[in-house]
Amino acid sequence: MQIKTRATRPIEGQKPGTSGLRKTTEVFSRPDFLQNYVQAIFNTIEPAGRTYIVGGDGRYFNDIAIAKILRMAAANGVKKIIVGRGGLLSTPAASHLIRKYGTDGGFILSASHNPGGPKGDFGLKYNTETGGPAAEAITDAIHAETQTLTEYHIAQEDAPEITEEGTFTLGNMTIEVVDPVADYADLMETLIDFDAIRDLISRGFTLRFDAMHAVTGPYAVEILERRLGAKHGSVVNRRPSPDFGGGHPDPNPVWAKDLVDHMMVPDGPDFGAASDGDGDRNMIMGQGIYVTPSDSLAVIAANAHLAPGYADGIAGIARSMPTSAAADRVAEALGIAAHQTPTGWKFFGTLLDAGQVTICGEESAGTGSSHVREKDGLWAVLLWLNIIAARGQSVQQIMEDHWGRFGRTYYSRHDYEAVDSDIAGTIMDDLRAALETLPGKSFAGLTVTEARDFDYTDPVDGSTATSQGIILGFEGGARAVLRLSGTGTQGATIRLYLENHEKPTGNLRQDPQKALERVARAADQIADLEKRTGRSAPDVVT
Ligand code: VG1
Ligand code: CO
Repeated sequence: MQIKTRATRPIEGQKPGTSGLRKTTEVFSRPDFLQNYVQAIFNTIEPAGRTYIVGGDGRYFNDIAIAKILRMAAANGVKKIIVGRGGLLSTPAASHLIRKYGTDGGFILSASHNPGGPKGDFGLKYNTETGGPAAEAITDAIHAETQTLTEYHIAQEDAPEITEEGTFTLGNMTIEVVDPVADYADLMETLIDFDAIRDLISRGFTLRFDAMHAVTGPYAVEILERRLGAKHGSVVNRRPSPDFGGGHPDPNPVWAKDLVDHMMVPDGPDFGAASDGDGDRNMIMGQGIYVTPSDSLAVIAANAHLAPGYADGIAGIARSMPTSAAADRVAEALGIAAHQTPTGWKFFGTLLDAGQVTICGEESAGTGSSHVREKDGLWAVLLWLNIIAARGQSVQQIMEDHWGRFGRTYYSRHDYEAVDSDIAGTIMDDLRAALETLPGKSFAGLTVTEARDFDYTDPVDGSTATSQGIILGFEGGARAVLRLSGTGTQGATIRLYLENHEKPTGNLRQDPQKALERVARAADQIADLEKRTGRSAPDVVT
């Protein structure tokens, strides 16, 4: 094998703190951009003689990027790459393969819920041998490499076609092309009661799963239709397409409106769900009802024991700080620990590895468990189906029972997108500077009881993460959180997270935006969001 060594210049690396590189496709396709980032990873992880998993969500540039990664892996002395057929692997499936085959890590190609295509976004993330996103110490080292790198290595030869399963070679490196779905589907069968779900479906229970033209299509067809017997066509938008059919593969009521429209009619399916570009997020619906991700986490935690994989109970629950406290109330009732971590799945890794928690979740439609080290969209869907089958109740009844027992935590996220980065930075800086002056003051009729920045110390390895979001607590328990997104690629996105708890005896049937109106106004008055962003309303409300 001939190896080319190319001189190169440092690149603009990932935003500090994010677990990979996410940029526009245009930036990723610039000469040597991808190669430089891949070489920076290789320089950090010393890949010679090692084995890695490679796969992505099938978006535009997936195939080109994988061919380059294969050639660079061979040139950097990698022993073996296991890659999904056609270059496809959902993020949770990639995490599973890393763990199942005991590889040294993996490369996941995706910009997750961001749109794809030549005008969309692309991303690349390195996961370690645990199956989870690399911790900050590693991503920081990769970032430092991107700033000093002077050359990269790539095989002269073309990479083999990966459209068929089989074993191939590139120089001294072995490339094994595997079915992207089979191992993952088998794992699900060990955790979830497939017989109970099959029985439920055979008795006429109907479902609609919207794969949003993204990676979960083939997984959902195999699991929901072939293995569980859902009617052909229950999985819609099932073919992964390079630009996700021109859509935005983010499973929330705004971007998955088509699913909402199908579920909100009286004769709609009994159960509806959707997943994102790379298959790690989920949206759960029943006939006439949308379940917020924070509530879904709480219901999953309260009922996980109904599934075979969790029959012995769960060790603890972790949620990201902006996620609602609904899951904490379940943890309290179960007598287990409830952890709050910064936003991003990588913060759950140490707790999962240490066996301190079993179930984790984020308000951004991410739920998962100790079975892999990523959030897992289809897993959440299957666990919900398992719970429905075991309880013999509709989604609506399950939610009403849950709220009747724990109370209802009304929740919503308001996003101000593509805000000028300087303006967004100043809004946050000013707010931080004013934190001490806020307690005791009243806004929109609500008195501030707490105002602080969220700093985190990992209870397992002692690592720290500071300034992870501003928490504003109000009398009566309402809460607002403000933080800047780390995954957007245009300007800055300000996220305002709102919650308000209602006791089991309170009004459990309010419109969520109404129930949160006052806390939303209070937060806006404190941060002066609408005036300073020049928007009369948030761009996306979920
Ligand atoms: C968003 C979500 C966060 C999630 C992250 C990655 O981050 O808020 O909860 O972990 O996306 O999800 P941010 O920094 O934009 O708020 V995925 O499905 O894009 O891997
Ligand atoms: Co995702």
